Amino acid sequence: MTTIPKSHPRLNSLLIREKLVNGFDNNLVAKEGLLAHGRGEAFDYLIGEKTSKSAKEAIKAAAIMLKNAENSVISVNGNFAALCPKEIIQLAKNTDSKIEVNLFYSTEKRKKAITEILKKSGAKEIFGLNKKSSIKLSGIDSARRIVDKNGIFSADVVLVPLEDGDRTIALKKAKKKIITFDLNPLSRTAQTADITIVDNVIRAMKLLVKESKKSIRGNSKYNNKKNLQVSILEIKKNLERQAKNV
Ligand code: PTJ
Repeated sequence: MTTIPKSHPRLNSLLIREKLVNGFDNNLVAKEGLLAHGRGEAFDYLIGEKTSKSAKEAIKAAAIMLKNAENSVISVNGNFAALCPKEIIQLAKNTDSKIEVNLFYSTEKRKKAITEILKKSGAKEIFGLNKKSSIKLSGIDSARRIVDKNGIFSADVVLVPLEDGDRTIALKKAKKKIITFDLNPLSRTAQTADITIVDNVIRAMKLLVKESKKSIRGNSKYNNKKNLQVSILEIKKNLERQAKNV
């Protein structure tokens, strides 16, 4: 492990990167997960490495959607498990959601490591591990098509962080409501989901856990298309501010 000087101007970002690298060394994160994180870092830089107003709006709407769901599921991949295992369990408790491990680059070794860290963080029941209850979602080629009959397959709301576009589209076709975290507001997932939280999952999950502790009922007037437009304008403003300081 490298020592990061505490005075480094981008300390938080380097600490997050270190979590990912540790996750890779401990078999949680796929090689491709490191690349995905690199892309995320670039977008995080553009949004100013802090939670924007539009992301806060999306977080509030996500808490309402999860609290009002009949059968919500939190889908866990390698990056998500490496970055916020404790928050996954807290959010599941606060919103009465199930937890399902569902991987794009699926291997038994990674599934086992992810299951272990979730259990160590307090998970009691984890879906997506029992082959007998697995079923295929149509419209996806990757391993992500294999889902749990009692988990994602029968869910009305699915939280899919750092997701690939194909599965988001397939889940939408299967009439699920989708919440995602994606630092890239232009990705297919960001554009297809019902609620897109354009923020680093490590910051946004903490806020979503806090928000989900409140007792929230009813519909929110949230509009994802409008909120995505705001998040793109926030990036533009941030860049203009930075350009003035060059
Ligand atoms: O663990 P697996 O096998 O299921 O694989 C997971 C990855 C992430 C490798 C897989 O889902 C993948 O390839 O995803 P993509 O298509 O690269 O999409 C990931 C998206 O998440 C990109 O738009 C990134 O900008 C974004 N992203 C990366 N890191 C973060 C992030 N968004 C929020 N918080 C982050 N920390």
